[in-house]
Amino acid sequence: MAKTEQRVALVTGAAQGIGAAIAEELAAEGMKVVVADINGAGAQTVSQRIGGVAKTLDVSNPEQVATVIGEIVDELGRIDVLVNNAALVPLTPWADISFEEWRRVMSVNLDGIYLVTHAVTAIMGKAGYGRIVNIASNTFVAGTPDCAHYVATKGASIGLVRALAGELGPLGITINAVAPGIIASEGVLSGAHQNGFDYVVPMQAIKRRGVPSDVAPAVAFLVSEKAEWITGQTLVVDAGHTRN
Ligand code: NAD
Ligand code: 4PL
Repeated sequence: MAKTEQRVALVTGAAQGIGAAIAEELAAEGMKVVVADINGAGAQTVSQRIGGVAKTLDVSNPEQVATVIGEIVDELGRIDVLVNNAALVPLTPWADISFEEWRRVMSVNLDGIYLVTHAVTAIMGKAGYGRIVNIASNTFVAGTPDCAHYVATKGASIGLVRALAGELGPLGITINAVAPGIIASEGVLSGAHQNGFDYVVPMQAIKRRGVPSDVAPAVAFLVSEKAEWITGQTLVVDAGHTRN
């Protein structure tokens, strides 16, 4: 990578919550950040605040992914960093998970990673450089109940990191996962997930509610030049709730 040029980062699901905090952190480090979200108006608001570029993108839609990645390359010429953050964060007991809901969670949380990563690694591979982070979850460590489909996709995203590290390393690309614990994002605060704080905060080593800006610095490190020797790994960022 030519170090004089501005690095370009694509963050999916960046209209709010953890994705927005990551977008803001990477912009503060001098990157041009593409704020991509199915909520195009929300993406616009965040991108205006951080001097980025907004894209309306449903990561589970193959045509949209192809179009938007093509636009980014046309407009910005490169993609150095990809953060796979977009996900549905459901709270549904196993008995109530319909096959339709199961498929939708697989489609956004897992197919979405395939579609965006497959398109972006083709570009990074030609450039001989790339940094990818999947936002997983410590639910894969804790086995958190009432979101089995979600936990399964987060485990899959960690499996993908382990498998792809070996294939992408020779192309100059690192890929890692960041696994947050419960975080007070707009999504979590808008539903029954918020009740989880009462149970989880006492188990944390640091006893306060996590916020999106608690997660962003770990992502910024893993996509930095300094993390060249780290790939295929999962970094748990959960105030010590789980320890592995
Ligand atoms: P959130 O619900 O607040 O925000 C998610 C964003 O993703 C929204 O802006 C939404 O519009 C977008 N999105 C949803 N479907 C999309 C699609 N098909 N295409 C593109 N964008 C889409 O969520 P959050 O809590 O900030 O979570 C962000 C990431 O962090 C997710 O991967 C989640 O699994 C992970 N995570 C969250 C927590 C937590 O407690 N909040 C904990 C661990 C991991
Ligand atoms: C511990 O990833 O890791 C609730 C909601 N509680 O999405 C998560 C914990 C949630 C989590 C998560």
